[in-house]
Amino acid sequence: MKNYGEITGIRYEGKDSREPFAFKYYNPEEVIAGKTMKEHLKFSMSYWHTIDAEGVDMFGGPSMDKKFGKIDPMEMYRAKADFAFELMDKLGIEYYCFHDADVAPEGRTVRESLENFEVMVDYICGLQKRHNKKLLWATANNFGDKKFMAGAATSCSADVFAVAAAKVKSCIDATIKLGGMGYVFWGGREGYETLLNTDVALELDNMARFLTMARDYGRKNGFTGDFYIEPKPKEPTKHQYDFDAATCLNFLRKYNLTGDFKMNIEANHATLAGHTFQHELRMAAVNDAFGSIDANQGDMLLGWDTDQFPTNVYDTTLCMLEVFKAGGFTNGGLNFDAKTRRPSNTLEDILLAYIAGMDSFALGLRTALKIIEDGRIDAFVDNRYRSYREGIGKKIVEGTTAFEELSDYAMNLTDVSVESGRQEYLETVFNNILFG
Ligand code: XLS
Ligand code: NI
Ligand code: NI
Repeated sequence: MKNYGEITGIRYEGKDSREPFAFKYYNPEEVIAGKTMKEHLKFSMSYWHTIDAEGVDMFGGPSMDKKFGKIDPMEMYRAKADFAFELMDKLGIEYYCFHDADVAPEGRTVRESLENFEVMVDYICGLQKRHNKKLLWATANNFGDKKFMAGAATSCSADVFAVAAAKVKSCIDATIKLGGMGYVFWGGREGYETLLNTDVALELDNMARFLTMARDYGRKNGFTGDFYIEPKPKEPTKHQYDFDAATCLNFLRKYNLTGDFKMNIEANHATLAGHTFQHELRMAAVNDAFGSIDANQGDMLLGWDTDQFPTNVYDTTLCMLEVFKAGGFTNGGLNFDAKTRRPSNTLEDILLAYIAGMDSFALGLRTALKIIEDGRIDAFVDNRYRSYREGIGKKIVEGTTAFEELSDYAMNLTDVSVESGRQEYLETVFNNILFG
C-alpha cells in the first residue's frame, strides 16, 4: 500500500476499482437530483478526532503521534493546522469543524488560552483562504478542563459560568471571522450525577440564560448562521440535560429559543438514547429544527459513544432519505464526528476511514434517491392515511369538528377496522430497491 506522502489526492474510480485510496461511490462533481454529490453531502472533517486524538483510551496511552515532531506548543498547533488543510485537500473535503481547544494550546490562564486561540484563528483564516475551505461550525470545549467538572453553564460556580461565557464569546468571534455558518452547543458536562447535590431548576434556568446571551451576542455581532444543540443522553454525565431531540426542543420552547437554535443530530448519540438515527432526524425536521449532522456510528453491542466512521449503508440510506425529506442541508452538513479504531493507527488509516465514511454516504445518497424515485414506500404511507383526506378525517385535520360530532359519528359505526401496516413487505421493497 502507498504511504501517506505518496498520495496526492483521492479520486473517484467507480465501484469496480480495487485501489484502496480511491472513491468507489463518491463522485464529487457528478450531478444527481439537480445538485453535485459534493453539494448534497457537504462533508466536513472533525478537527478533534482527526488532527488531535492519538488513540488514548481508559486503558492505555497514545497509539498515534500527532505532534508532528514539534515541542513548542504554538509551532505544534500550526503544524497540526497545516496537516489538517493538506488532509482536506487530499480527500476533497470542503468543510471542517473544531472546538477552541482543538486548534490552539491551553495557556496557564484563561486570558492566555484565549490569546493563543485568537492567534491560531488568524493562522487558520489564512489557510482556509489558500485552500478554499469553509468552516461548517465551531464550538467551545467547555468540558475537558477540571474547572468544568460540575458543568459549564450549569456549574454550581458562577465563576465557571463566566469562564464558559468568555470561551463561547471568543468562539463566536472566531466563527464570524471565519465565515462559519453554524455554532454548536454540545452539552459536555451539562447534566448531573445525583440529585443529592444538584439544583436542577437553577441549572436549567442558567443554561437557558447562557444560550440566550450567546444568541444575543452572536446576532448583535453579525452572526447570521444557525445555532445548534447537539443532543446526547448520557456520557460524560449520567443525566445529560440535552437527552434527545425531543428533550432539547422542549427546552428551547420553554425558554423561547426556537428559531435561532436547530439540532445537530449525531448517529451514535441517537442510538445511546434508545432511538434510531432517522428517528432523531425526523423529530428535528417535523419541529422545523433540522440543522446539521454528526455522521458516525456506534456499536450496538457497546453502550458508549464509540464514534466509528459510518459504514452501515442501511443507516446512511435512511439518513439521506431524512435529509431529502427535510429539503436538504442549508447551513448544515455531514460532519464526520468519527475516529479510527485505536489499532488503526497510521496516517493512511485516517484517509481510508474517511474514504469509507464518504463512500458509505455516497451510496446512501444514491440509494435514498432510488427509493424516492421508485415511489412505492412513499405511496404506501400516503395511501395509509387517506382517511384524513375525506369525510370525518378531513374535518379532524381542518379543525372543523368537535367531540360531540366525533362521538355521534363513532356511535353509528358498525365495523371499525384498520388496514395492515405491511412492515415486512415494505422491508423487502427496501431491499429490492437497494440490491436490485
Ligand atoms: C461528543 C460530541 C462532541 C460534539 C462537539 O460526544 O459528539 O464531539 O460533537 O462538542
Ligand atoms: Ni458530535
Ligand atoms: Ni459523540
